[in-house]
Amino acid sequence: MIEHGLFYRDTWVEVDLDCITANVAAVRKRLPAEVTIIGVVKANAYGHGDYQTAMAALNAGASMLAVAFMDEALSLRVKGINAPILVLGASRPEDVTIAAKNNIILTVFQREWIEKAQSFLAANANLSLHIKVDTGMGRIGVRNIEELREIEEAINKDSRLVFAGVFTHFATADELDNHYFLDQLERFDEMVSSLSSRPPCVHGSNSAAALRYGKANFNAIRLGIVMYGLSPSQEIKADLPIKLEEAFSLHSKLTQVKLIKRGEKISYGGTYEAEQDEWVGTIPIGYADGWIRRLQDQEVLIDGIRSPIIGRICMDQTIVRLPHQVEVGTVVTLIGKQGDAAVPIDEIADKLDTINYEIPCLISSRVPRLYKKGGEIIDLNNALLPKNN
Ligand code: PMH
Repeated sequence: MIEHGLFYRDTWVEVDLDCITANVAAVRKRLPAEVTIIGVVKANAYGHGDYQTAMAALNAGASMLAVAFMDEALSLRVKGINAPILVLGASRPEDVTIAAKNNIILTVFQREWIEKAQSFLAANANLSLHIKVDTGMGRIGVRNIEELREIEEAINKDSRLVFAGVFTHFATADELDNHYFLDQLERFDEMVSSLSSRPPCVHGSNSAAALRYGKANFNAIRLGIVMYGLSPSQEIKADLPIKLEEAFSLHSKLTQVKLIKRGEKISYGGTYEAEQDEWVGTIPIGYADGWIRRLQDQEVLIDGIRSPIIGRICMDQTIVRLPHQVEVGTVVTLIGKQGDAAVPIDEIADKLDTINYEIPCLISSRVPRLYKKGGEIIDLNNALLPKNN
């Protein structure tokens, strides 16, 4: 029998739940008691794993969760999460009854959507809605006051619908220049004031706004990147009021170690040629794991020493130049710490010319996620989910 949750190749992600707990607790400490923390666990909790992250966030002071799509909300329900879950993105009106049955809160931003949803909603259903207001992000959201009022009225007219919240999203809260942010905030205030009644939950802030602009917090914040221990941008990194602890790390083990001679080549295209006799090693991770080809030359940690990737990264394997002869089976850390040495996610993001958000999302589901608590691995790939699921 193949045991669920085990894996048979030595490449894995470690998610340190104590870091998530510490980050959420640090934010919680700064917030007034009436401000709810909504833990943003969309995209499999930014690649960290939805269930374990959600549990850690809820235990550390979050009392609600947010995801992008209904599929993600249902995945959390199936795993036994009972906390309120808000779907931030668009849902199909056809699916409202499933949402209501599973106590999932949906986002609405179009008058016609409500009409359609009403025709699909069971007679005795109860569906909570948050209205999304577009104050300058230009993504989803109602932009004008008349339409906002119409949506509010349509919700209030139908006893199956509950007007539970209103929210917006800031486009530049992570930039030092706050002009655009302040314009958005003003617009949001204006739109919320135009409602005939203020719903119980009003929220605007993402991580950056939550840490930088208390007045934008209303009575809930949507905490994503900071929960994972990453800065919302490089621009504000040095000014963040709390110390962040990076939860995600990526490891593998050497499957072969060999001495190559000066002039010998490595990997597809033979793009790397040894300048001298040197020790090289192979690790079982490649671009199919999201360890993409552009990471060629990136350094990894072996015995606490930075060692470069050489030659092209293959689909399932990557070759590194070793600092010295090391044993097969030695741990290679591609993201994270070994002793005093570290390859932080920001370094990988910088190498790939992108933002840190993208890196844990990029590491594909082929790589198992292991969870650490109190320094010990507690769960292989959600194998320890509640037994009744
Ligand atoms: N709220 C909404 C609507 C979001 O889209 C996001 C992140 C968050 C809150 C959390 O933001 P934070 O991680 O900065 O705290 N959304 C995205 C996105 O769509 N692309 O990058 C981040």
